[in-house]
Amino acid sequence: MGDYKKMWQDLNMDIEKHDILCEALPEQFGDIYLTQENRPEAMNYFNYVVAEIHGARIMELEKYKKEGGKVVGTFCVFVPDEVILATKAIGVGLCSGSQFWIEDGEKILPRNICPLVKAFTGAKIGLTCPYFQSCDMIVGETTCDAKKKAWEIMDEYIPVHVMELPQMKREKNIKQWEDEIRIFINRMEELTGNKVTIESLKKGIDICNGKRKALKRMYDLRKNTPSPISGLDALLVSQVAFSDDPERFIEKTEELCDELEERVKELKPNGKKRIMVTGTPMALPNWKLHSIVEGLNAEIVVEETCTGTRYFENEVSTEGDTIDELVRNMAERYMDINCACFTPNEGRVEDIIKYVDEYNVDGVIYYNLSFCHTYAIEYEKIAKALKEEDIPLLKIETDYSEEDTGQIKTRVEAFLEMI
Ligand code: BJ8
Repeated sequence: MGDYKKMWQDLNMDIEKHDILCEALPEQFGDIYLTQENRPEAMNYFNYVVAEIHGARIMELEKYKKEGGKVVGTFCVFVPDEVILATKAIGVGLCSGSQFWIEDGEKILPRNICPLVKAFTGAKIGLTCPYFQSCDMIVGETTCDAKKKAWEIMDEYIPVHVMELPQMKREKNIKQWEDEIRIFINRMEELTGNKVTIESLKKGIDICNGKRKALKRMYDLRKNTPSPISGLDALLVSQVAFSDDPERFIEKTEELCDELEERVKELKPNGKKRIMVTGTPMALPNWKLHSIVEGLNAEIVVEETCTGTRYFENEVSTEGDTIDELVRNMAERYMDINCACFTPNEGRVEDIIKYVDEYNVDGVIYYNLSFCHTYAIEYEKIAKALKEEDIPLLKIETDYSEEDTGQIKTRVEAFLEMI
């Protein structure tokens, strides 16, 4: 990474502590990613993004802020990026996927909660994440109890806007989400001083749909046997989607897909088992499960997660001549996301069964971050449905530490032999 010390100091970061993170990441990335064989050329851009993860993109954000722009951090795929773009702000995903931040998170949060929440809290209070430090405001949501209560703590460090996500999917809940989107529009207008217009909102929708299309195209290419891209690389592309400039991301992902389309013409069978991962999100740099699975005789071909299909499935319609109509379109699209925080959540079962077929999957791994209760409880329902369809399933409950890596490897190995 280049010399960004001055910028990090200006961002009021804990430089010494942050240096430890900066030293560890390239090695971890090198071991997991750069040792893969025959990677697509177009992955070089995504390698560069990781190499510059706390540098080049942060510089862009800081430059934008100096010109009067605003930066807003988000933690959930329900928060409508369209609105952020329509007010000319930049949105960055702040979910954190490293064990590095856990220690600081545990200083103020109970140990027995989800690592994702402990990590993002630790990243903020330890002053070790430049994305957090660049944000003018963060946007929380009422999904799980851990996140919901973490916003109260976060509010002591940075302005927080919380969107109240309904937990059922009846018409009145969709209307409630419409209302929340309207409130969010007002808050973003206040923050940025920019009014949302039909034109700016339609433009925001188009950009977000463009991202969804590019990701969907990459996922569709993974339906080939074998997949022209590893699960690790596809996961990296999805993770980068949350913080990169959206228009550049679309261009680079489309370029990658062009290359993958060429590769598909020359694919030869590799005998690897095709695996679906379903469950909780994997925020950067959480590559733990993918690196274990793909270190064995298997390839991950689809993730039914929020760093997977839940992020890009379904587009927002641009039909309509009023802001209210566009807000309705957004509410409908977002309320179609099947997160386990909803009750009931039948759509998720249907999605998983559908993807098994579409991606020609041999077995499913249910990935559950420790202490995420909604996903842990929903496992029973998914297990029953998959059993009825005769689809093999393995549940892995884990956190960000490396302690259980050997044990997970043994269990995955046994699973692959069985399917
Ligand atoms: S739409 S999955 S991004 S809430 S933080 S719920 S892992 S205990 S992230 Fe999520 Fe939105 Fe749902 Fe997707 Fe569990 Fe952890 Fe809570 Fe989590």
